[in-house]
Amino acid sequence: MMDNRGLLRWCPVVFLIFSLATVSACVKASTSKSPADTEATQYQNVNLTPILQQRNNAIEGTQHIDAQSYHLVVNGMVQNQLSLSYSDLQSLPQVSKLATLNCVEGWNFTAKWTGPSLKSIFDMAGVLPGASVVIFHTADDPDGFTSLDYSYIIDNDIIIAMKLNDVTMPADRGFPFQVVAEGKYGYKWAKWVTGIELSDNTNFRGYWENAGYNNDATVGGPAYESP
Ligand SMILES: Nc1nc2c(c(=O)[nH]1)N[C@H]1C(S)=C(S)[C@@H](COP(=O)(O)O)O[C@H]1N2
Ligand SMILES: [Mo]
Repeated sequence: MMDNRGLLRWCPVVFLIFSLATVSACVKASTSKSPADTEATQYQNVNLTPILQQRNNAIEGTQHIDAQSYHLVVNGMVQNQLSLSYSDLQSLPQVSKLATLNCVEGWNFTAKWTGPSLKSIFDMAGVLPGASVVIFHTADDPDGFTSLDYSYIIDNDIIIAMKLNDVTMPADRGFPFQVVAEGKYGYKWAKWVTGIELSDNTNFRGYWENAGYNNDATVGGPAYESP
């Protein structure tokens, strides 16, 4: 029979065995993950907001898009209509950017965004002269959730992010990608995009824009369209 003092003496040993078991379980779990799935915490010397602390906003909740059957249609004022698979998008040159998403409701977060530039897709499609507006059709708003000026996209080399902080874009955040509309309010950062339409319809208004939000959407500028 162990007295109380004997039990106390064994305590550290038992603790050590338990800790070692826990540590080895963790090491095993992390090595079985691919290194690409390790979330970045810093980029260009800036601390990134961890994905778990980033907010999220969606009119119809999370859209679940299947990578195998997914196709991005690029149409409208183009020479060649495109239908790009998820792996087609992955095989384009991937560009990384540090950018802050500012929701018009007042919250924001900073992340590392990685994916192909829209210009690389436009180059394949051959944009016809006169195309001035790019409309983003999404799984939750097939009529066009939002739009951006063609010149803004080209001048700022806007990318579509397939990775967020080096992690594959999560479903609730826009898988297969989110448009990184730097300098614009969050409602311009389309998620779950299924179609990109080149247009000359400068009167087009997306979901929030149609509800009165500013179509220009420059961060720091007015939230609502002036009457
Ligand atoms: N398809 C789609 N894209 C969307 C939305 C949406 O409801 N549907 N919400 C927008 C709004 S208002 C914001 S603030 C951002 C939020 O993006 P996040 O998930 O990266 O935080 O997504 C934007 N993109
Ligand atoms: Mo937003």
